[in-house]
Amino acid sequence: MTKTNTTQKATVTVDGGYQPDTIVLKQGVPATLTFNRINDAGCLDQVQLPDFNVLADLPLNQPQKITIDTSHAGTYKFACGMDMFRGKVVIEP
Ligand SMILES: [Cu+2]
Repeated sequence: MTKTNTTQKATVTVDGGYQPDTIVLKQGVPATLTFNRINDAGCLDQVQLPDFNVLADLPLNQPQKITIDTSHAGTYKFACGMDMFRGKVVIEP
């Protein structure tokens, strides 16, 4: 990967919750989030980012990459499939 084509990357460990539960990104730079579920407890086998029309399965110990549009600054929720566990993506201008 070249420096002129940088992608922001962030990894969220899913282990009975989200670690970290806040991801800060820069507006306008393509972003790939990786959700890595390492614990079978709870109901975290799906993650949703409703503002980005994303609902993804999170198979245990199989990191899932999710690319999101960072063209609009703001704070966006992510949550488990049942909307119980929550985190947020902050896109800063
Ligand atoms: Cu849940």
